[in-house]
Amino acid sequence: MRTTNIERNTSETNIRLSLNLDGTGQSSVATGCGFLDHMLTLFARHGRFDLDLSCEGDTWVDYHHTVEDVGICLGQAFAQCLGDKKGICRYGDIVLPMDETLMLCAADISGRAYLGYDVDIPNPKVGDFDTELAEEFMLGFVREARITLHFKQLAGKNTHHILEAMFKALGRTLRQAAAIDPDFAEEVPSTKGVL
Ligand SMILES: [Mn+2]
Repeated sequence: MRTTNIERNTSETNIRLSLNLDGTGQSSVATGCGFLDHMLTLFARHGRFDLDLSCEGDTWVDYHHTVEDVGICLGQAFAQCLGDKKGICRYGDIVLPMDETLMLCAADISGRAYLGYDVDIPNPKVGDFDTELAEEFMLGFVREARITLHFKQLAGKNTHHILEAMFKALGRTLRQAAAIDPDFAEEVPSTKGVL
């Protein structure tokens, strides 16, 4: 089982996280931001990752620090779980529909951080969540996980659908990319020999 625990305490957030990449999609998520909890529950379910996450953040300011720091911790956990990346499929992608929304997501567990974010979200808020924070979450995640990640919104009008499609697509794509390919279980999938 590829599992890890993270604890990260700053003056802005206190986060505890446990992740099992080879789980069944069970999660317990309490970040203090209801919309982020909804997104991470979807992410875990569709990735079939087990995720236990609590965050006490300075939400009286806004959700910025909470969302960014949860992204950072999840990225750290993902990298720790992958270890030397031996046997992983490395690449994953999906074009995920949700009603009128169509979201392309592609990932390369490359050892290099890059985020392509071609997403056009119509509303600045969904509930009390600032929708621009989705990009901050993804940036925090890719920097720490050291993966290449692209989102391209092919269609979409409803803000909730667009964000939900992003997080579902992220789960599905990472599940694929992190999965062990039985034919290459003892190999690092790079001609360089290292990822
Ligand atoms: Mn929803």
